[in-house]
Amino acid sequence: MAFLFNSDPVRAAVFRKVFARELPDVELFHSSECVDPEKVRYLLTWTAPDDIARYRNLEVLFSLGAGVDQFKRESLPQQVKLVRMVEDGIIRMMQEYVVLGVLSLHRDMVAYREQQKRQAWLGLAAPQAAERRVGFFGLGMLAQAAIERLLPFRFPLAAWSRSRKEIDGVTCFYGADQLAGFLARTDILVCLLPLTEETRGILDAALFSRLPAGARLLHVGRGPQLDQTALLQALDSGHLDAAMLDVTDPEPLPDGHPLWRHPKVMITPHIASVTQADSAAQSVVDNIRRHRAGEELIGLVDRTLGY
Ligand code: NDP
Ligand code: OXD
Repeated sequence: MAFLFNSDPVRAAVFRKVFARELPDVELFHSSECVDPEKVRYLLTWTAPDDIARYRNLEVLFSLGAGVDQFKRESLPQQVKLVRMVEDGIIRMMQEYVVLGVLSLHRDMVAYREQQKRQAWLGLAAPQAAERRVGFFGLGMLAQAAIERLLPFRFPLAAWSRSRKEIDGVTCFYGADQLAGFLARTDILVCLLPLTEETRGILDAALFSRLPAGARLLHVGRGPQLDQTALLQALDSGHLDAAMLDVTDPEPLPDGHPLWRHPKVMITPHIASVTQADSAAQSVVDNIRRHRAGEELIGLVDRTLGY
């Protein structure tokens, strides 16, 4: 029985060590050329290889990342379970990044960075956290983990998801009917939605116009969810105050793209959260054990919903 690890050699070495210790009966291969395709039951990869059909006994396809939009779901063999990455390292890094982003937007760091360039020493009036309403677009694993860390700051917190949820300390909205109400009470919008056909382009001009004047955007989902032209217009018109983008479309943005130098925009190169080899290896091992015991897999993707 084989596990094919289709990613970088450094992480492969970590996985090899953890597998040797925890699942000695599963052989780990780092190269598809060295493995008998019939033996491959598990495959971990960022995108599916074109020749995935040759792994006729493949049972579980593990995504190297938390997102799975990079897989063409319709071309994956039907019997294969697709599993997104759920591991402590990704969660911790996202908690750090979202707290950093929300506090930066709350405390006007984008504006202060611009002032520094002009050698301007000018304090801006800042509302208290209790007066700055933060809203999460998506209330899944990562949003819930980030919310846990934000709670002590006392921002009024809300979230919008597809299905109904109840979370202590969070006003929960769901579905298309409740979207307008959610947006109307959101001063800092944190996008942590997965990219699906429903969420592609969701951050558009109409949506921005429903946010209160002076709202701010923290985008950590996926680039194609954002209409970048609409964002530029909303920033230039003064309706939106600032945006912090960890994801763009394309990545990176082309040289000279207006977002690169926009005074109200801060960009990071898709580093909010990165899969950590040690904790990821342990979580994959645990999931393989679950799979063998006939239990439900953590992070199993609903192929119809796309996340
Ligand atoms: P989850 O699958 O745990 O949660 C997704 C959430 O989005 C759920 O609350 C879901 O609603 C909601 N949702 C999905 N579709 C819709 C819709 N059409 N309308 C309303 N709500 C919707 O995802 P994670 O929290 O693990 O990850 C979220 C995304 O973060 C990833 O898909 C990835 O794109 C991005 N990411 C970015 C990283 C970065 O470094 N920038 C790193 C890791 C992930 P419901 O609960 O009702 O199902
Ligand atoms: C992920 C990412 O999906 O890094 O894990 O974006």
